[in-house]
Amino acid sequence: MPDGTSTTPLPAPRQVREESVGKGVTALVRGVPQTFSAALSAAGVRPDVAGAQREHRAYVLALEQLVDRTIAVAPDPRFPDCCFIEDTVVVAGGRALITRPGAPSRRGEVEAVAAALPAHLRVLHTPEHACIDGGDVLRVGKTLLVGRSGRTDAAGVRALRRAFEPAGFDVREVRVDGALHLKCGCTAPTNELVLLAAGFLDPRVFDDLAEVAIIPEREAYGANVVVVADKALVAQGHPRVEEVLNEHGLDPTRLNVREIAAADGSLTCLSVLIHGPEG
Ligand code: CIR
Repeated sequence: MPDGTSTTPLPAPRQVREESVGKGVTALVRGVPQTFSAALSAAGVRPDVAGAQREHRAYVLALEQLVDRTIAVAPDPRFPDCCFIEDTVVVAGGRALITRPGAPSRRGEVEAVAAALPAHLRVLHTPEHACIDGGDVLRVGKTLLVGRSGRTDAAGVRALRRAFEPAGFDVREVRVDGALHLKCGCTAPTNELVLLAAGFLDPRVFDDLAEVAIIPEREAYGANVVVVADKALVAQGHPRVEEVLNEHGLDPTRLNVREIAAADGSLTCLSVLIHGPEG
């Protein structure tokens, strides 16, 4: 309309997005600091900072298409690993457990994240003697699987239980050997489906929880996906993962995360998703 007060309905694609994708979902993200080349890396690799920043921007742009709201916490150069925000807080059932990361150099990351959380969340804290990283917590419906890894100890598991059992979650411990975190080798794109890298865990762990799609070892890194409603973010170069997602009605978008991976990061670790007031 000439006077700019058009009442023409929004174009179809946007309407579809609003109805089906990410309704009520908030994503927390944190940028890649200039000190990222000093991020922890099991292989001792020094990632390229500018490359990681480009990858992170593309990730945030893609995620913004899937969620209602994004909260960006400013990167802090004192903490080279701070973009891996997943490790600093576990959110479920309207509660947020501020973690105490297993790596001492990462402990200070939590403060700014705690300050940025949406006000409706009930915030709980991990005690000083415990260690837990959010990368070790995998949610499948009302179950939280928690990896006992090099970063999460028995006291950390207890902290998770204390935080989420009262909200009706079943917290189950799983042993993680030979990987940084539980979610390095498995994620749950939906409450009915788990992607599991071959040989990573005994698939029977998920017997009463979800269907398990075994991802061949050569695509193990791709088992870590971020999903909101029917849209998925997947690391590029994992055709079998994309195929499985398609078979389950999920629409994958590929992302290059080469430099992020050089610092042992994967897709889930770059965000925390908060699903509505009870999510
Ligand atoms: C670390 O070693 O803590 C970081 N360089 C990588 C953390 C990746 N986090 C995750 O997968 N949840």
